[in-house]
Amino acid sequence: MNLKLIKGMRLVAATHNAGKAREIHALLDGHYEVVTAGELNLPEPAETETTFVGNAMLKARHAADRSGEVCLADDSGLSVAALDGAPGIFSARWGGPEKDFGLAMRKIEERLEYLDATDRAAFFTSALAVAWPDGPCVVVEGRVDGRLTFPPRGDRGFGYDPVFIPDGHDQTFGEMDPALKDSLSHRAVAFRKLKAALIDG
Ligand code: ITT
Repeated sequence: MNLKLIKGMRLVAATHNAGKAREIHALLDGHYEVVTAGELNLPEPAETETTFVGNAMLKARHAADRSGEVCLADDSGLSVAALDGAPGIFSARWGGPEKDFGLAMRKIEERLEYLDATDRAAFFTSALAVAWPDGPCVVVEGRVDGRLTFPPRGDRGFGYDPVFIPDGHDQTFGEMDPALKDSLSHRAVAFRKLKAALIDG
């Protein structure tokens, strides 16, 4: 079995999150024919694992078993130091059934205020898993450190981007040029590792 991602091949992005799918397209440099799990009408699995790596593998395996194609999944989230790492793997769930991240960002701000916490340190994590149908699964993880700012700033990006400023920058992920986010984000770090492992040249 060839465990390389050959340029030009079709790859299923096992995500139902449009913001993520956009970044996955960009980070694969247009070298693959990317279709999403949503476009293939694949069901969304319950994310029952307790780590980003575990949930990324679960999503990639779930999609590979059902599509019979090579699938790539991302499990990611924001961890806030003063909240003992919350929301972490529950980042999507903090948006509620409506996936309202304005609400989720307010929840973070309110909890920090309630705790009288002044520490604004936070980081994003992305675990990327590639699963082959009837084959193995390869997983890597990337992280970007930064700090939170309130109120939210910028309408580019998705999810918690408007409250997160990566170290060494003044703009939030929600304000900055998407190409700059894609050069330094948690997902970019994970993709660099994935490419080193699975892509020749
Ligand atoms: P899929 O499982 O279908 O991929 P999801 O949104 O449910 O979509 P996750 O379970 O991995 O994905 O949840 C990650 C959440 O963390 C996501 O909904 C965002 O709110 C947040 N998040 C992850 N990466 C982010 C980024 O680059 N910028 C802002 N928020 C991000």
